[in-house]
Amino acid sequence: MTSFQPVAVPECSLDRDCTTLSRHILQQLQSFSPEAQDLSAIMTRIALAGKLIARRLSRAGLMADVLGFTGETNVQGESVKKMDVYANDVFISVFKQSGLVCRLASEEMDNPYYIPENCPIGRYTLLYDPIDGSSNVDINLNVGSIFAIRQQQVMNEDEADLLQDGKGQLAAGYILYGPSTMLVYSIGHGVHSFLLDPSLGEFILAQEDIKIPDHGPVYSNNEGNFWQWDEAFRDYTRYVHRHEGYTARYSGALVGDVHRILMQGGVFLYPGTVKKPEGKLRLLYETAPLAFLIEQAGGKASDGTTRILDIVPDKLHARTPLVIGSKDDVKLVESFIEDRKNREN
Ligand code: AHM
Ligand code: MG
Repeated sequence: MTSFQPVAVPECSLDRDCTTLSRHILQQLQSFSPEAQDLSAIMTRIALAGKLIARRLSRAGLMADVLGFTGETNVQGESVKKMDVYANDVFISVFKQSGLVCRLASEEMDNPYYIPENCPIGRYTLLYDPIDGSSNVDINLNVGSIFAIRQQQVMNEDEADLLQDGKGQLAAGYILYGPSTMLVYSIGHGVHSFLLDPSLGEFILAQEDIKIPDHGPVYSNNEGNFWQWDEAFRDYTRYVHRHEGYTARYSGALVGDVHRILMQGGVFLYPGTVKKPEGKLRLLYETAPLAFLIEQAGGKASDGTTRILDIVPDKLHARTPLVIGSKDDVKLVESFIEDRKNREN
């Protein structure tokens, strides 16, 4: 008779499988205080939105009415995709029952969305870009969602308290819908990544306390705009063309490009252009959340001269140029801008 031999499961693998996002946040804050529980609950809701969006994306080409444009234009003057609308609504739905978030502000909505039933007690605002890189959706390439959580200072329908710099963000991160779905977040205690295990339906800790290299080989920009940029950005681009050790990577989706740089080092640039001197990317929903995250990983983010987290938007949908990534690479780009300024004065 053969006796049953239990398979030895290494302890570390069990630990890894058991570190879910909500448990991780409470561990990070080392507390079960009401604030820690709030943040953990909000992050769990964001993760649920990520799972719903990932599920729809994974079957998008198989279902009717998921891909393509709606025919509408958003407040940014950009054509809206059906997935933009779906993902925007998913975040609203998952926060409706949360009791925590009174207001959501998104790239896709002209004005913030208030959840009246949450507002008497909901002390937080969620800012988000529901589908970042939506030009990739219809061709089955990676896209993302970007989010930030801010303390809400007023309970009436007034958006003035959102026009503040990004240093007050309590948490920020992104969900990357790639070959796997990955959630990367920071609550001001380092940067941590989680992979969605579809069989469990849970985000499981993948890497803790991620540090971006001080320098990396990647430069990531849309060189199609070369002649639209300020001379300083052209100087930098010529520099990388003429020096060994650089490689270009640009996917058209900020989340994917920034994720690569977070892991491998380098710099992502979206400068202003002649047509759009303030660039394309939005401060509250894209650049400030990513700047918070990259700084937490030991990197740097600026508009070329000013730290992104110091910029105060003059309106909800304000845009800003972006230079983000490894400390030394961002400094190098800034030095070209400084040089040009000195030469022009
Ligand atoms: P979106 O949020 O409307 O998709 O716009 C933001 C995207 C970024 O993900 C990406 O880096 C950039 O726009 C690409 O713009 P371009 O096509 O001008 O290079
Ligand atoms: Mg975007």
